[in-house]
Amino acid sequence: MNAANPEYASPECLLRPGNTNCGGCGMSTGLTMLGRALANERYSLVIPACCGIVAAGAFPTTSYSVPVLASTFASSPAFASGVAAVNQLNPRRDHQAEHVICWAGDGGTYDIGMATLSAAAERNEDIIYICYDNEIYGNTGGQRSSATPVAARTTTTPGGKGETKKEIIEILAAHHVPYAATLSIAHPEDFQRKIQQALKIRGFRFFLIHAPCPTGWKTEPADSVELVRLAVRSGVFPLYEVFDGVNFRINAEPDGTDPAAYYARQKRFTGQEINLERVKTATRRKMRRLRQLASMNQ
Ligand SMILES: Cc1ncc(C[n+]2csc(CCOP(=O)(O)OP(=O)(O)O)c2C)c(N)n1
Ligand code: SF4
Ligand SMILES: [Mg+2]
Repeated sequence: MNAANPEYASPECLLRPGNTNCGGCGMSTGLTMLGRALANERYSLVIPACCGIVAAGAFPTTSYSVPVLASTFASSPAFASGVAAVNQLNPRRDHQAEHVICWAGDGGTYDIGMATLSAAAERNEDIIYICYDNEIYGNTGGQRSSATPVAARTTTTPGGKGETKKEIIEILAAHHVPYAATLSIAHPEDFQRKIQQALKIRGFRFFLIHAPCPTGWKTEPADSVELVRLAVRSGVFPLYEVFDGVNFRINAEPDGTDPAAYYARQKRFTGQEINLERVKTATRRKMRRLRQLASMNQ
């Protein structure tokens, strides 16, 4: 890291070069895009145990250009609630908003942090929660999480996972949070627009980023953006947003791309008996449900 380099010292450079993340890490690209979207904002990050906190590095060095609080695995929403409360008690002299952003993995969100996540969402805490979803416990060697898709091989599901992925956005929508949305690193304009949208809203805002992990997914680092693009085009990872838990809006309709193209490029699915017809049916069903929800907007 060289903070003296004007490029790295620019306000939009949230994750500096020389960090510990693997090449092609979707989480790194997500952080880069987040930094660009927040270039004119004041904010701090709260990060639980995950690859994202390893990237912070050992004190007193850091790869992040904003203040970072490291929380225990299960409690980043509670930490962030406290930081937001302290900020409220100590407003900035220039009256600029000081945003608090949780940056957490799927393990810390779908599984071990679910209780504090639910509690902070129910209290409508004034925080932005971003889950970068690499669909495994990446930092500890790639164990399954409840975000791991069916049939994916992980170190704890060597024969392929039997269960389907949790619907985290719908879980958050059921808390009636003001805003929840999916993000893709293959759709930078949509990414920017939604972060700007969230900045206009107070209360609990939730994002889910599809974040390829070449190490755990057994994919080529150079394929990461193309993979998530295929996931949006085929409907495997739809782009949508939900206002107040009830008003759904689909941001990109699938274009008929066969999900097989997404699965074929990932070795975590090879050697598996993937029932592609079942995958396609589930994908179509999910999109049908999203369209129904979007048609019922109030
Ligand atoms: C209570 C507790 N259990 C287990 C761990 C070990 N641990 C650290 S990071 C991690 C995996 C985190 O997975 P995820 O949240 O998906 O983030 P990723 O590593 O994929 O970036 C685990 C199991 C821990 N730090 N604390
Ligand atoms: S293990 Fe995966 S999520 Fe973690 S830094 Fe490497 S590519 Fe990124
Ligand atoms: Mg993970």
